[in-house]
Amino acid sequence: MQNKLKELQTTALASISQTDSIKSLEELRIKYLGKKGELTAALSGLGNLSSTERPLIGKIGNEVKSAITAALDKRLAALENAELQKKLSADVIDITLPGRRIPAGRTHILTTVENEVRRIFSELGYTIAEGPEIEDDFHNFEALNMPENHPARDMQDSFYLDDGRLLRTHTSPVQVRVLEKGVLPVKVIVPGRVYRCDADVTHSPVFHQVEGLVVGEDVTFGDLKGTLEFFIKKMFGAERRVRFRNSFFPFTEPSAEVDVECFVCGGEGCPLCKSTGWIEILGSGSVDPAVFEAVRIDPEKYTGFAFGLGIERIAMLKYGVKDIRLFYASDLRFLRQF
Ligand code: 2U9
Repeated sequence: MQNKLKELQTTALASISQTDSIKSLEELRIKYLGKKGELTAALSGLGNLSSTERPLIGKIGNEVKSAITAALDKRLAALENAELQKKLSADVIDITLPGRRIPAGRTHILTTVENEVRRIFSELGYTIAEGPEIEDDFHNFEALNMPENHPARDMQDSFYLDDGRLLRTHTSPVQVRVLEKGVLPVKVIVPGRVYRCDADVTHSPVFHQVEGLVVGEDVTFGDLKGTLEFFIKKMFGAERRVRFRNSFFPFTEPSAEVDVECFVCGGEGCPLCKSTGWIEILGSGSVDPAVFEAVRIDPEKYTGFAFGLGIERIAMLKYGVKDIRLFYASDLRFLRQF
């Protein structure tokens, strides 16, 4: 029996060392150490042995079991390691290869121009106000001294929703909402998208405005002139002359359009300024008393001024862009120039 056990050990160890798959190794474990395996079979006659022989053979049986178990474990570890190495060398990463380029985006030119306008007014202590893009008739027209039958209310000029509301045609309704809160004085700029039913090379159905509003107890037309002259010189150069021209808006009285000396020809006359030497930059005026009344502010106590400009117009003039649609076409050849 002793020889049989030793023989079993020798053949088991030999076949374990020759096995080269984890699956067949598992089969060997069952073959030799399983409940119905060869070791169990070899020890089946243990009960018939004498009491002196039995512990001796039992001990040898345990030694054979330990030897086979150790050989199985060692071989399993070796096979698992070989499999891992094979996987690692197949998935090898060449860290010397150049990385994939992630194209970097950049700030859109309209955002750059808007940010510049925001920066200049923040230097003067203005805060930013924002409001909804879908507006009601009162905030977009009525409160701004544009009563029923005003031509700007025409269905052809504005985008109306079925419920009578509309896409705001200017950012002015935001200032109406600021005034409605009744917290004075006010000194805000309002940047935002606005919508008008108009499309050609200089008009887009959606465009960007920045409007401003200052209201207080002693705000004058002189403050308006000083503020807008400061803004235009910061935006277009300290050496540029600025002029105020009489104009009309329903929400301001008196009103003025503000021009800058042509920055292409310096006032000599060229195609950009249409030989006038001047370029119109913004519209402005003293807040009409009718607007104050609509928001229940006493026009005897408070005065104010307002102004508005189109971001696209400024960007087109500053960078010589001839077609407004280029700003929205997402053509990188155009956008990368700025
Ligand atoms: C309130 C009171 C007054 C806003 C103003 C303008 C003059 C103006 C145009 C510039 C070019 C619009 O984008 S554009 O076509 N805007 O000329 N806007 S004064 O006046 C207000 C607004 C709100 C409560």
